[in-house]
Amino acid sequence: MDPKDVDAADILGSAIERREDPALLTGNAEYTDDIQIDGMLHMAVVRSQYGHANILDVDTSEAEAMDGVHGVYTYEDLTSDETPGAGSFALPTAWLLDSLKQVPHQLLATDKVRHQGDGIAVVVAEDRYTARDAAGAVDVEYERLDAVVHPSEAFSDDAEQIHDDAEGNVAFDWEIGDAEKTADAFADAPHTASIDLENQLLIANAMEPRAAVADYNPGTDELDVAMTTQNPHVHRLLMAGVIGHPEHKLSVRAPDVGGGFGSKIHHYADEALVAWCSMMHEAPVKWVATRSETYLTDAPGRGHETKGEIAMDDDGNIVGLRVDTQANLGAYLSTFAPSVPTYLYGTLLSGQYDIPAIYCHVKGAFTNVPPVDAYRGAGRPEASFLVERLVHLGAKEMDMDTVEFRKQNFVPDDAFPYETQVAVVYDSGEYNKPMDEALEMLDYENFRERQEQARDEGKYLGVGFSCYIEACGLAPSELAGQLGAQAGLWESSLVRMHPSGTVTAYCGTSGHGQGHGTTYSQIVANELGVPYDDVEVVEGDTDEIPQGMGTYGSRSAAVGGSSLVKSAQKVVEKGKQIAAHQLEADPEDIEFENGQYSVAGAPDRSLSMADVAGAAYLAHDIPDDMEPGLEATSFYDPENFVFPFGTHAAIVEVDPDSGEIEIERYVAVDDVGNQINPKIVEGQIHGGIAQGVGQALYEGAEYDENATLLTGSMQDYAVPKAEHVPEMETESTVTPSPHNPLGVKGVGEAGTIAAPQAIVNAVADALEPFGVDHIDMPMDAESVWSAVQANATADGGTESGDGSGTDPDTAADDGGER
Ligand code: MCN
Repeated sequence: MDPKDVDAADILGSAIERREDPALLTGNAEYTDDIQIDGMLHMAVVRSQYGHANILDVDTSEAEAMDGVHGVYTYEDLTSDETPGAGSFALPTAWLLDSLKQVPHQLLATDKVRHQGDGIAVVVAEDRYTARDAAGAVDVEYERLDAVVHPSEAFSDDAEQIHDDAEGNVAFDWEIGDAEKTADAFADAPHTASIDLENQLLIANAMEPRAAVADYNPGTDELDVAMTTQNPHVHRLLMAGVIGHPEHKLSVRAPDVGGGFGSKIHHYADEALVAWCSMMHEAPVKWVATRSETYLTDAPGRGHETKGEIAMDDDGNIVGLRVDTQANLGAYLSTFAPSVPTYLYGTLLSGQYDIPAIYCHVKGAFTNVPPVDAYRGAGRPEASFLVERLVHLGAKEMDMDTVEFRKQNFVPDDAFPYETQVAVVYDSGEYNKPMDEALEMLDYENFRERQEQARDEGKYLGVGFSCYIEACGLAPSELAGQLGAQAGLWESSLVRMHPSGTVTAYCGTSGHGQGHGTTYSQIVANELGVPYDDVEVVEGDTDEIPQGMGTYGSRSAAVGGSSLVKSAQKVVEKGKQIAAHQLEADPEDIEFENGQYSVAGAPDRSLSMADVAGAAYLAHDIPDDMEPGLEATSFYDPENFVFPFGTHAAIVEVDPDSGEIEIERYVAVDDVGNQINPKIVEGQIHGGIAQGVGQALYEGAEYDENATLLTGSMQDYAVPKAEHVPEMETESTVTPSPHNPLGVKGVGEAGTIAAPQAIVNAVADALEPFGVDHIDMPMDAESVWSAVQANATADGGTESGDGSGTDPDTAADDGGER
């Protein structure tokens, strides 16, 4: 929809097209690698070939002697008194836990490398090709050590110690919920079901690799860094400490960023090294990760090994849920890593259900994969996956229809705000609504019949449900602080009216594909009653925006958007004083609607927002004690998280002979509260589902026993292509959040959180005749086929062998021979 076709009063909530797309689609966007500065040098990083090794020697002489090379640096050079900066030259962890072992994470490794791709040295050269060639010429002598990839290996008695300070490779030991109460619930429960699962490591695969251009001005001591970041202010603060440059003389800017999905939140070594090299050479320096470096060094996400159990009474009520997880933290602690498998995971284990006893224990492991951190959903997909798999199995154990079991255990509508057993209070919810809508869309009533008929014909259909909940709009700050965050999670904004009546809105979030320019303009236009096209949005630049916390955790609408509302309301309020003064009325008698100030009862005595803005800057006739100008800044700190929810459901057909899975239908009904822009909401859901389908069926970071990445390219790491993504049928329900002025909940991660278990549950449903309860993701053809065969063999049966394919009924009769 063209915004010009929308009445000003309806702009909030309209499905207008994204204003950022023309530039992005016509090549007029500016990405970090597009930046060209005269005299710019290029950096390349010498990276460890091995997953775990002692460094015996680093010989940089050949690289240094190459034409076009300006310098080769190791950690010793960074920390030398002769070179610039007096920082920590180590990466900080911004989320702490009581039991956390904080291990050093130097910008460049000295005596030991702990993952493949660990940086050892940097080269600065005239062009990027010379820089990379020279990096290849740095000779590193290694002594290889045994490596560990999975947490369970890391915790085994004979595992190689990765950090001296972290005994047994334990990064932390954490729990939430009531262990005793939950144990009692299980002891008394007549029915239980359990699952052992792995939630695989995923690599974000943003279209634009990480990149940075740093430009140091020795005259002013100012250092400008343009980089692929989701949170420039946070990066500025952290980088100031890392390289030892004052925060006020460091600016961080996010040009257009080609996706992040969490991977560009964290502070990596590379960006700090670019900044340091620019100071060292007093010249602009650029670094752009190759796609291979992206695979080797972008923080992967997930990486859980979990045992989960669910307990029911005789009536099918869930009475307990118990979880034991070993979480992969990788080689070092990434910026927000400790929060992901703990507070973003354990606190979501009640799902949409009223569960009276929950206990969750998580042990974090150092391993030899790259540092693990947030990837779209971060902790919440792992929780939702587990809960929804257990609920599927719980229903089966009770011999109940999975929908009936879910509905019976949903938190009832009148229980909100609902306090779970895992320390969070859900803001609002009506969980039956999306479920009912999904059932109707699926024609669920008739599906079971169709499934039966299909089975008779040797076709295996299954339906899977995912009734997900997530927490987003991460804040409030005080609570986040109590949980270990080393930063506030408020958001700030500035709304500035210009004298002509147009508006610039600055926000401390930093969109990188979410369409903030569009939705924030809708919010501000609505509050100020000015035309949508008269609002410009500025994000992602520490020089322009007062302060900010950035974009992650689907927080921008709920927290950034609310901050804009607050700033705009302050502007309206000041405008009211000016209007009252000029209209010679009491401010109490001034009404504001659709951008017009008018005197109550005398609508012809009115001034537009533009008139008032002009008057504010002309300042010839404003109240005596008032400063000229019309702008306002706010710091908004919400009172609670927001909790979006919904039901996703998939119908699949599984071929037990080939292991192929075909998604026949994918239905998504999401409730993200009020929607600022339904078109953008739908786009976010679509993108999220694509990534969730990727996790369910295709993606996974695989390492060999030496922690060497086996899936280090687009050829090997199976990001779904368009043909792999099912057609999505989307609907929504609207349950506003009472916790912010817009009534919004987040949407940026919903699809990714919801999708995997919808598909895995559907496959398990399809393969129920074969006794297959669970297949770990990604469910490729081989793993599906193997699961069918393993069960057939375990039951004493297997393929019929007559070319008619695998048959669950005859499987038991043919002696199990293959
Ligand atoms: N919105 C809305 N109505 C709502 C909620 C949101 O219209 N009720 C709009 C917002 O105004 C915003 C968009 O939807 O334009 C997403 O808002 P929100 O849910 O607040 O999420 P954020 O903007 O904070 O984005 C972060 C989120 C996360 S955590 C990941 S990961 C992710 C995602 O967004 N990464 C993305 N979506 C992505 N989309 C793209 N294209 N690229 C990424 O890297």
